[in-house]
Amino acid sequence: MPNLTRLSKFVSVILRHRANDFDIHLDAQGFTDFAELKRIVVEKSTDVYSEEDWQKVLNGELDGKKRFEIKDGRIRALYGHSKVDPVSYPKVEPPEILYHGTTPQAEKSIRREGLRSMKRQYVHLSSDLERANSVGSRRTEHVTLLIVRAREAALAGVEFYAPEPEHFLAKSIPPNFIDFPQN
Ligand code: HQG
Repeated sequence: MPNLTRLSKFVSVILRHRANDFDIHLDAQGFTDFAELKRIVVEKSTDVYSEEDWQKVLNGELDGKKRFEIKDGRIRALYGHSKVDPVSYPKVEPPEILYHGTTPQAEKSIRREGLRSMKRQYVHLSSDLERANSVGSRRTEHVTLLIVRAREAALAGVEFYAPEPEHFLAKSIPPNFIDFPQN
């Protein structure tokens, strides 16, 4: 059985962080030729992936998270890019509230300086509490759930983007738009 998680991670690494190392050129929106990307993955992989395997990975069927977008024979990572090649998205109107799951340690500095994109290009937010919780639980057993008053932030000029319907991005969120747990 080919390891589809490995395929998904490999494609993520190339498209999010290391395109140059694989001689892949990303355009301003982060897209590259899909056939070319596939050729490189096949060349570097020990597993053999069927067309169906690729579709599963591209559609996010492994864990319900859609990470890639295909358009006119070109592919890009939907989100998660490091600083190398900036990706831009159309601005959207956010819902009233968005959520972010983090660690108790990070909470202290987020109270001071707000949410920052850290190693990525954007802060990641979720419209769904469950998903924010699972993002936080990648790092801690005791997830701190933050509530972002997104509509209010948008009115004050913070721009929001949505690479997929329940997943929102912003360059940063100042602390005055964040509700922290009472403790
Ligand atoms: C924290 C995965 C200190 C922030 C996930 C987070 C998501 C601060 C960490 C997606 C801070 C950054 C994104 C501040 C933010 N001081 N810590 N001022 N501001 N932080 O991984 O949101 O599987 O870049 O709370 O599922 O955890 O890769 O962001 O803990 O969807 O497709 O700094 O990545 O998707 O961590 O996760 P990350 P994230 P994939």
